[in-house]
Formats: sequence, structure tokens, C-alpha cells
Amino acid sequence: MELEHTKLELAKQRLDEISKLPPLKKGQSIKKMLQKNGISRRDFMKWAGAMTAMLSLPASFTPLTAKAAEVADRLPVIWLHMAECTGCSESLLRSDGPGIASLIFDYISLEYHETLMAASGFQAEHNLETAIEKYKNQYILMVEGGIPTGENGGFLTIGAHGKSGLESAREASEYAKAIFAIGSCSSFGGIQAANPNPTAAKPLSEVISKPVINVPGCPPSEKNIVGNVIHFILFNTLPSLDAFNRPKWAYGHRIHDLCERRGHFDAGEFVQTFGDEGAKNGYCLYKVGCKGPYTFNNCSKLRFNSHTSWPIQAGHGCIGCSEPNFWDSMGPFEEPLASKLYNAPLFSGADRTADNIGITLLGAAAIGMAAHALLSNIKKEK
Ligand code: FSX
Ligand code: SF4
Ligand code: F3S
Repeated sequence: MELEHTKLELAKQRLDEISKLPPLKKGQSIKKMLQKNGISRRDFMKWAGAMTAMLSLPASFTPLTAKAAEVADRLPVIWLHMAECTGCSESLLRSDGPGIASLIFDYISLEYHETLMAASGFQAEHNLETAIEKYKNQYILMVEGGIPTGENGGFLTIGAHGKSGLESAREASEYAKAIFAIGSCSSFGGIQAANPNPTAAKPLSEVISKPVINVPGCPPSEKNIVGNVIHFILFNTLPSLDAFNRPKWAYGHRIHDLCERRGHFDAGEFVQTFGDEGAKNGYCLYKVGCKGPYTFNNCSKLRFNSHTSWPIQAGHGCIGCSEPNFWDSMGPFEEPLASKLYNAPLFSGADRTADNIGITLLGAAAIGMAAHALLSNIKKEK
């Protein structure tokens, strides 16, 4: 209780300090932004309550979460694109009916974002250099995409001077106050780092020497991206992280733990092939490849697109998109992982717990899953 009180007081002081800074964009306020988008103060406070709970903070922090969103326009953000599909930015910026998280991202002072800004060529490069110089040691750096390191970064060149992504990421990280790797590509290498990784793509954390908070998912949800910004504004410290530097408040539970089809898993009711009766009845997708038992993320609780849906609700198993090397280790996507483990006992994939209890144990868990699937089927067929 005392610890909670101290944390609350520290967050209050920090917010007071940030509120004294001038807003970086002129003429905007949270109030205006909410009004313009037809969102009531009540809905905003509901959002703040949900965000507080998502960050695993007590309800007493709700007014502070709301305030953190209000002062978010005081902190400059630089967002760099490396090798990727831009799905992470898309996740935030859906134009039809953006949720409050997306709006807050719009409200944040994005000093540089290649796919959003109007500038191009020499002007764009100049803007990035100016932002780094002007906001030295103050800006939040968000990097989306894996970083090709082969040919000294030459597989990815950006801008009028043909600077490599590797060089830009290193330069921008030098004076950043906090660094987030947005998406599985930036966190773990992603698709371009999948075997045979022709460009020698690496995660951000392996090419710079400062601490990186990983926000994986291909793409991550807008809530996880904005939640990290809010956490940083409130506390100015690293959140509690798991073995893969993922914030535990977002990646502390397995998809399987909170899945809406879990009852069917426990009852041994499985989809055998896509489109069968089981699929129509919303049965468990384990046998058609769901990797929810080995994947740490909060999609089963928070869903995507303003809580509309998520992969498993849409009828496909989780492909493990927030785990390291999932392209190589979680495939084939429509087959159970356990069948692969039977054939490859030395398999060393992303099959770990948030605190990395190790492959052996989870290898056993995967086989246990398969045994459950098999046995419950026999039981049902009796
Ligand atoms: Fe794409 Fe982002 Fe996947 Fe990667 O997302 S959704 S390939 S995580 O870097 O743009
Ligand atoms: Fe849900 Fe997949 Fe677990 Fe089945 S195996 S309960 S679909 S997470
Ligand atoms: Fe990715 Fe699985 Fe969630 S595929 S989006 S972690 S359900």
C-alpha cells in the first residue's frame, strides 16, 4: 500500500513537471481532439480506466493515466522505418473509426514518421537531423522493422543521401531518452530475418548498445504501443520486462490462458479441418495449428480494431506472431507444433515462458498438449 502511494506521488510529480513544458504542436488540446472526434469526456475516462487496468496499475491511477494522455503532446517522438511491411503503423492509424489509442497517437508530437509526414527527399532527411538536434536526450525513439546488417547495412538505404537504415537507427538511438522496438521485426528480426535471412537482418537491440523495450506482434495492437508511451510518461523508467524484454503488463500471459475457445480445448472439442462442424461451433483450433499455448500476448483479452476481433475469433489459430523467430519456429502455421516436436526433438524455437523456463519443459508441454488433444478425442469418440 505504501509502495503504491509512493509510486502515485512520484507519477504526480512527474506529470506536474511535464505539464510545465510547452505543447509541441500549437493550438491543440485533448479536449478539442475528443470533441472533434465525437468522444465524450466520460468515454475518455472509461478509456483511461481500461488503460490503467491494462498497465496492471491500481484504479487510483486512472486520473493520472488521463493526465498522461493529456500531456503526451509535450514529448517528441521520432519513428523510423526499417525493413518491414508498415503494418505496425497501420495498426495504429486505421482511418475508419480510430479508437482513443489511435487518436492519442495522432495527438502525440510525431516529429518524424516517414509514412505520415508530408516532407520527402532532402527535406525529410533535414527534418530528422533537426529533430534529433533540437530534442537531444528528450525524444522517444520508436523503430519499426528489422535492420539489415549485411553489406554494412547496404540492403536498406533511405533518403536522398542513401543512408543505411543501420546508420540511421544508430544515430537516432544515441540521443533518445527511451527506445521502443515496435513490432516483431524490430524486436526480433521478423520476416526478413527468417531463414535464410539474405540481408542479415537483426533486431534493433542487437545493433545498438542502449536498452530497448520490445513491443512485438506482427503487428502489435495499438493498445500495446500507446500503453508503452503512457507508462513512460507516468514513470520515466523501464516497465517490468520478461526474458525477451517485453513489458510484462502486455506479454505476461499466454494467449491460451484467456482464450474464448479454451473451454472447448479443455472439453476436447477440436476443429479437425477448416470449415467442418467444429469450426462452425467455435471449437478449439489447436489441431489446425493454433500456437496460442506457446505465445505471450494480450490479444485474447484486448483484441484488435477497437476491441472488434482478433485472429482466433476470426477462425484461424494464433501463429505466434509475438514470439522470437516465429516465422521459422512456429511453422507450419496450420499444423500443431507438437507434431513437429515429435520429429525434431532438438527443436529450439520460441517455445518458452515469459521468464524463459526453457525448451525442455515446454517441449514436454507441447507433447502434453498433443496427448490431451489425442486422448480427449478418443474419449469423445467412445
Ligand atoms: Fe509488418 Fe511492422 Fe509485421 Fe514487421 O509490423 S506487421 S512485418 S512486425 O515491422 O510492419
Ligand atoms: Fe484458444 Fe488456441 Fe488454446 Fe485452442 S489452442 S484454446 S484456440 S489458444
Ligand atoms: Fe499474433 Fe497470436 Fe495475437 S498471431 S496477433 S499473438 S493471437
